[in-house]
Amino acid sequence: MPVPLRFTGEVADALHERRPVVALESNVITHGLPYPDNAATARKVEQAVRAGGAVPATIAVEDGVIVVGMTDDDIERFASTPGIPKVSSRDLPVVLAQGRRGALTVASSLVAAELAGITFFSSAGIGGVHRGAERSMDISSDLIQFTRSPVAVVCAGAKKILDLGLTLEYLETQCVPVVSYRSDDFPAFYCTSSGYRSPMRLDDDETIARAVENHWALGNRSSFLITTPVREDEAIDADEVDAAIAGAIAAAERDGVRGQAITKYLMRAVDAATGGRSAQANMAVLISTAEVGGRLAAAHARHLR
Ligand code: PSU
Ligand code: MN
Repeated sequence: MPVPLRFTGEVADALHERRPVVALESNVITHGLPYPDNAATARKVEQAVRAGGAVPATIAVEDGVIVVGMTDDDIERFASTPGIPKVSSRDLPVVLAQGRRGALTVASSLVAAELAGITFFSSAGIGGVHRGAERSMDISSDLIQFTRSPVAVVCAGAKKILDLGLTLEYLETQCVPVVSYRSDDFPAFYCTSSGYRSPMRLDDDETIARAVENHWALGNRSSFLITTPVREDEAIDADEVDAAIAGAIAAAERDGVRGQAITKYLMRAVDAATGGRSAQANMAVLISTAEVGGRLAAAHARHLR
């Protein structure tokens, strides 16, 4: 029995005509940023994908149906409704069966993108291996999903609250390519560098598109990560945010926050500790990453013609 999918006319037409489409997650709208910044940013992210030359498809679940593409009204409603649950890959079958609504993470968006026939996805900060994972065993399902979904993921690295060294090790172990676009370093979400060099660097859109195609032609059924750093003038200094992150992690331990809730908790605590500076940079990097996603999806689509 197929899973119910509903496309907007624009996305359906683009896919049918093999024009470039970039899938976008909805959890960042409901859990990543507060209203109304979340709605405004989601609209700007969609515009950025268009500026890059592709059609945006924000993905969510409504009434037990996976929606591929959201109108501005849909986004506004999603952004302003409190309590929409975070739905990762393992939650998806249940939410669909219940006929409920849900905001999809990177992981579940990749599941939906593959079903929909979308090969590019963009978000600013992927999930990864959490700091202290050797005790908590908290590794984001995003990483496991990368090993299962043949989708090119354009991002600004993983969220800075994570252990980025272990995150890179995990991706290497699982044979997930990590290529940095026009940069030597693996970025850290709202900081231009994580302090780790990227395993590979490519500067040319056509070569990246070819490398992604080769990954799948070689028989891999996994994701291909392409990182692009936040713009220098929109970035925050690692020093400025490191103390805030340490404080947020200590507060989470004190408050006993773990599991599914910790990512949002830490992000909000860092935003508060930086007086909103990290939230500003978060919005900027979502937008700039989406434009690169649009451009690379367009390069890939040119090869299909
Ligand atoms: N980016 C943000 N805030 C977030 C997320 C991303 O600025 O809350 C979400 C993404 O949806 C990502 C998820 O897939 O966090 C990972 O959560 P976890 O670490 O629980 O797997
Ligand atoms: Mn987790």
